[in-house]
Amino acid sequence: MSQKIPWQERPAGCTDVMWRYSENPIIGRYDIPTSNSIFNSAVVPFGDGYAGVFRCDNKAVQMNIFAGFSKDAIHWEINHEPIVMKGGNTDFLHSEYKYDPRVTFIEDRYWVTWCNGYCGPTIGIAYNDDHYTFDFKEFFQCENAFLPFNRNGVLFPEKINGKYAMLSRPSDNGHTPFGDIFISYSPDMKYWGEHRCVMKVTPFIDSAWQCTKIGAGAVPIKTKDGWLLFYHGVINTCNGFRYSMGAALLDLNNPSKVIARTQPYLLAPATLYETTGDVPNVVFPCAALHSIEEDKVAVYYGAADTVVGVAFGRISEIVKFTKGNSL
Ligand code: BMA
Repeated sequence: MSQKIPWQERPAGCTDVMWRYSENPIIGRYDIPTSNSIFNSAVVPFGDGYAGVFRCDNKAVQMNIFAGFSKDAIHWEINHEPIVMKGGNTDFLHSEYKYDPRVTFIEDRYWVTWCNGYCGPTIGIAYNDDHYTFDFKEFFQCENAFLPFNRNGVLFPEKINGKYAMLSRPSDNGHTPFGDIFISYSPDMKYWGEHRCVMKVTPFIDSAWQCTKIGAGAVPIKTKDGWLLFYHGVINTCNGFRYSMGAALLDLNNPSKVIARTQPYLLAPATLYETTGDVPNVVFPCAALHSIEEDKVAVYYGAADTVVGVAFGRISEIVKFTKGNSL
């Protein structure tokens, strides 16, 4: 990757492992004419800049995903029309709604996963490849990965032992009051199996912020210490769910093996744009830009189901913190 990832140094006096961008939120709720809110969105390096897939709920509060482009990954031009899918490994393009996209580049193409409405939420998959156009505009929808109900489908950025690998969170058709992270494998992005449990929720007394449900957030980052996964954890409070972000390290060759996992959260709703919005108290990571050489990561998260924020950290410090403060 040649482009510089967005970055700000840790503010003076801050002792936290991760810190927020001072100009947050970087995307506002009304940034396209039809939107009610823009949040839980994913970004990737693209050409000499960046591209992204954005969750824009419209003013009828219908959920859909939109492509967007940026030179610096901070200022975004989001298309005013949602992504229109063509047939990929199937002609079955059923989708009642689309939300919470993730994007990753594997081998020769960008892959998008999202929560796809098909008799309830499940995991949709599409790609933009370099066969016809490498434009981040023409997307080919594939078979849903799983039966409903499932959410938070996150692909690994490379095949593991010759197979595609995806994290997901089996759920229900509502505001799921449970949820653990599983991994599944596929030889072809169509048929998924070898489902294994990766991480479960924690006992309340051990780490309450992740005691109700957890879900994969950003595409895992390959480090020498394992796959670094940013994930969300939820506690059910007397005022409803509160979503925070933690990190885990997964074994490089067998990612269903957890090496370490943060007992404290790395980022929890605290600023006004995280505690106030359509759904108060939500920090929901969906993407991360990183540079191993520069030891930097920028995590993109939905804030209060309304806007998009960015938080920064040093990869080596996050890895050290995860190992040193593991459950
Ligand atoms: C989840 C999803 C997310 C949302 C979160 C908090 O179930 O709907 O899109 O951010 O709840 O409301």
